[in-house]
Amino acid sequence: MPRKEIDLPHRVETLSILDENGVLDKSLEPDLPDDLLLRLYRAMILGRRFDERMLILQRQGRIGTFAPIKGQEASQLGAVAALKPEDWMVPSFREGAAQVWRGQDMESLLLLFGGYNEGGVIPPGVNNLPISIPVGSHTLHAVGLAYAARYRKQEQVVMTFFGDGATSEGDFHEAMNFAAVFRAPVVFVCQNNHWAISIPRSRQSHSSTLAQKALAYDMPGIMVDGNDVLAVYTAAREAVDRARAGGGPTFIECVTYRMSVHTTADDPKRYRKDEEVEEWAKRDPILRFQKYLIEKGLLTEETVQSIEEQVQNDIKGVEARWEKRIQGPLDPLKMFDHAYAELPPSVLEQKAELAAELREQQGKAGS
Ligand SMILES: Cc1ncc(C[n+]2csc(CCOP(=O)(O)OP(=O)(O)O)c2C)c(N)n1
Ligand SMILES: [Mg+2]
Repeated sequence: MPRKEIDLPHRVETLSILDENGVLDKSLEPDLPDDLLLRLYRAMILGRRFDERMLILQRQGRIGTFAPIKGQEASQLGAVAALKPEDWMVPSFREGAAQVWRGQDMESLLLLFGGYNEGGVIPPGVNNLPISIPVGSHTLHAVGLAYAARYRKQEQVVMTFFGDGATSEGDFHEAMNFAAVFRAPVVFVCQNNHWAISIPRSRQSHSSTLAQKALAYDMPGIMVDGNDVLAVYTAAREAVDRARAGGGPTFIECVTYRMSVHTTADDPKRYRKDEEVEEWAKRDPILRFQKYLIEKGLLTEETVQSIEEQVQNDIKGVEARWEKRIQGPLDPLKMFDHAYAELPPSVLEQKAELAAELREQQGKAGS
């Protein structure tokens, strides 16, 4: 066998449509209906403002730790916008805006991060898995769901989100391998936000792109400007359509930036420079999309302002409902209700133990 190069079936592409200055590549502009473009814009604003509000609530001690999405609105919303409601979304822990887009209400996020089990309830008919704190492990659940959908001959696609850090986990590689071998209808969306807590992207992988990891598993890989909602949507649409048509999985690397803290328990000033954050602020996903929509005649300065006001009002309403809800009664036993379809005996035992303890406490309080 002579020495020669192997022809790989896929190449790694890059995609950018609306650049950081708001300059559009007309030849690549997706033909999206006006109402979808406006829904996406509103969802990006809502995601950003709700994130800001949650940060204040956390600093006031009214909710616990959470992971802000600031800067990553386009990379998550552009991706989920390509899904149908019956498809599945399998998030990590930084996809608040995508969860809301997919039908979870903001009140449930406040409940969850406030430590109430009621916040873990995913409304019936909403095909989202709960958030996953272990880095990368949920990519396996996503592939399992997709494999099951294919086995049952259902036309569902599964989209899973994870970070640059997760690509160093064994689980991620097992998920990619299984998905490719069994042509599971999965879209792997890596939000490369350049940091995994204090570990920079350069220390995470020696590969020049994360997208090229797709090649080893023989699936298409694409590196998109994750702050360009049009590019993210286009890549996600192609991947979702391919998966639905039986063409197997795709890996999408969304190149973006975590503008805020890793979680509210983190201080990024200890490991990254303000100048880096300032550079990325110029590539803000919202500013360029707003400029595009104004140039397209879909937004004016007045409608930009009225969307801001509507969003602030929505958030105030959610917060008021949440405040009322946490006055109670709330039930700690709810923690057993939403993890299993049927509780295993060991968990049933724990549930009974907690129920007995709560009865005892109530008895004491009543006496
Ligand atoms: C298996 C596992 N290891 C370590 C952690 C602690 N941890 C939480 S988030 C995180 C970094 C994740 O980085 P990345 O995948 O890039 O996602 P990002 O937080 O940037 O969205 C780490 C190490 C964890 N939750 N799970
Ligand atoms: Mg990261």
